[in-house]
Amino acid sequence: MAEDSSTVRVAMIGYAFMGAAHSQAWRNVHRFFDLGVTPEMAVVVGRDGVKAAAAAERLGWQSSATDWREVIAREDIDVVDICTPGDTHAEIAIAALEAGKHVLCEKPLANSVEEADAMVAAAVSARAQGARSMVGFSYRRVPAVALMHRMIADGAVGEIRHVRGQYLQDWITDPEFPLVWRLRKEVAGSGALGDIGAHVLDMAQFVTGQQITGVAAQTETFVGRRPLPEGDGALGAATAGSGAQTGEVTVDDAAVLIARTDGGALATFEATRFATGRKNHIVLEVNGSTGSLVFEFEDMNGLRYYDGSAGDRAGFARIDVTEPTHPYIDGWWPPGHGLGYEHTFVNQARDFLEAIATGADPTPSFEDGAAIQRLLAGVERSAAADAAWTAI
Ligand code: SOE
Repeated sequence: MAEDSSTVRVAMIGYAFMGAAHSQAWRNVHRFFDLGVTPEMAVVVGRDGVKAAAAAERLGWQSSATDWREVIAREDIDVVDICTPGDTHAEIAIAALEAGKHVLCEKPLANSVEEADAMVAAAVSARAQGARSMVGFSYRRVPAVALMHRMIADGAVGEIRHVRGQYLQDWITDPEFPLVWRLRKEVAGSGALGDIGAHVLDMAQFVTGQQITGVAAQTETFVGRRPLPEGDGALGAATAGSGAQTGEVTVDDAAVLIARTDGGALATFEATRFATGRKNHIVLEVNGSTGSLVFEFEDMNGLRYYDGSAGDRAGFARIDVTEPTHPYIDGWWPPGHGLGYEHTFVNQARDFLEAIATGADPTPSFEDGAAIQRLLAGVERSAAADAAWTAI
């Protein structure tokens, strides 16, 4: 533990897109929220020493390292923040938890149900020693999504009948886009399904408080082979190799599914990287017996609400989710100014640090992450059986 217990020293493993998003959260969280603890950005870890040192400089870390095992063993490290591809989550998280560190792990939790279960076991043991663990489903920290959760819990839409979720991107519609790590099963675990489908499935279960109990699904890989990348293959920064060499895409490009929940609702979801023109298009709609709520990420500071009790004045009204009484807003700007994608990571860091300071267990827990892993595996089982109905 750091000398001063009100300081938590953080080690972040990985420094690409999520590493950059998490770094700006660690830089800012205590400057906007009154927390019992202050994060210190002690060390960023990456396999390439030169690139890790450059990342430390650019992202604001005190130092850099190349051996995560050595960093996790350090007495002066309190938090391990895992921002690496899914194939390393289990090994790093289990080692960190066994070393008594608090662990924040990017989504999806793991690349398999078996790995997720092992991570849950380590989290349960570590919890008994006071170590906190959380998985980074960051969209739960969009104020409008947190408000949707609160309104549904308060009965604002009545009994839930339908849930409809979309997460649409288009960054690999060009067949010449290279074979980056997100397109290789041995590294990413799955494709659009686990990368963005996991988000919208978690959002749906979070806002409704219901669990998906069965699915029927189809997946598709539209482009089966791609040029091998030059460079580190980071999302968006990848360039196709100069040679004509190609490699097999071993993950889904898209997944579509229908589902039932334990609350008796019917649901439909799609996650794709081939929705040409859709850059990061997330829509979550819940229809209930007395009303509906719709969240759209492209209007992330708004939430549309149809209040069926309004009689002939009923209509979809847009709630401006920027009031201090709305989730997270009390730490930010006056009404009407709004937040961006990056603020969801600050809100996430705030909840994680608050849990550490108060000794509470943050959500989503590793158990919540493992539940999503089971759901992803069920979708893949159904798709492999030509959309056979599959219990989760
Ligand atoms: C790529 O699809 C990605 O970066 C996801 O990995 C993130 O979780 C999502 O927030 C944005 O898109």
